[in-house]
Amino acid sequence: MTLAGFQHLPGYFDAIAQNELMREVERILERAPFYRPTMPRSGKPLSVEMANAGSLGWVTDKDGGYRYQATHPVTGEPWPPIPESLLRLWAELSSYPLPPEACLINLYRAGSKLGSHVDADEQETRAPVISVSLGDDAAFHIGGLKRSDPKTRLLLRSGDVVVLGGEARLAYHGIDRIYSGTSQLVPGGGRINLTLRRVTRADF
Ligand code: MD3
Ligand code: FE
Repeated sequence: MTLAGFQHLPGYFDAIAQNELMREVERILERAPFYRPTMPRSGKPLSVEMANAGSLGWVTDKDGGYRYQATHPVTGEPWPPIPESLLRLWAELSSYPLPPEACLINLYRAGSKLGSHVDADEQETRAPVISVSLGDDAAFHIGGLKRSDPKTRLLLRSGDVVVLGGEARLAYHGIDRIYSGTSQLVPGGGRINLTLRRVTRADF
């Protein structure tokens, strides 16, 4: 694949580390439960449920649209902190001098998808996005800067890490399908994806 700044690290987390991460995620979800995001204006629900950790979380709903905010849209509480293990992952792989501000947690149950989109709500595009996959296998695609650019498809499996920096940072991408029952890691079944992000532009 010829997209600069795209790195796929299959099996970065072994089975034990995946279990530890899953426990960290469950601890976050006790304080910041999954909610059902909706599209700006139409109010159409996404098929993915979401939660966040960090000083800022990515949210969307009918009235407010896509945005980052410090509080849970349903409970009004601040998001829990990003686990140390994920801060270490960012320090190791990001080549960026400051810590992530957001850890978006996406939950895909059987049949969930995420249509092709660009992550463009962050001011700091010099920082990469780092993704961790947990649970069921997923069919992922990444294209180029234009929606019509050719797409590369690959399977993301539990424990895989993807780093999206440089040119790949603003590429179209999405999740086409979940292979239900390929993992027992996520309670109730499905796939969880964690994305670490720097949101605000730093002064250097
Ligand atoms: C490529 N998540 O949360 S992770 C998202 O599996 C998102 O839940 C997908 O797209 C998921 O926005 C894909 C891999 C990923 C994450 C961020 C990217 C790929 C990316 C940002 C830019 C380009
Ligand atoms: Fe995305």
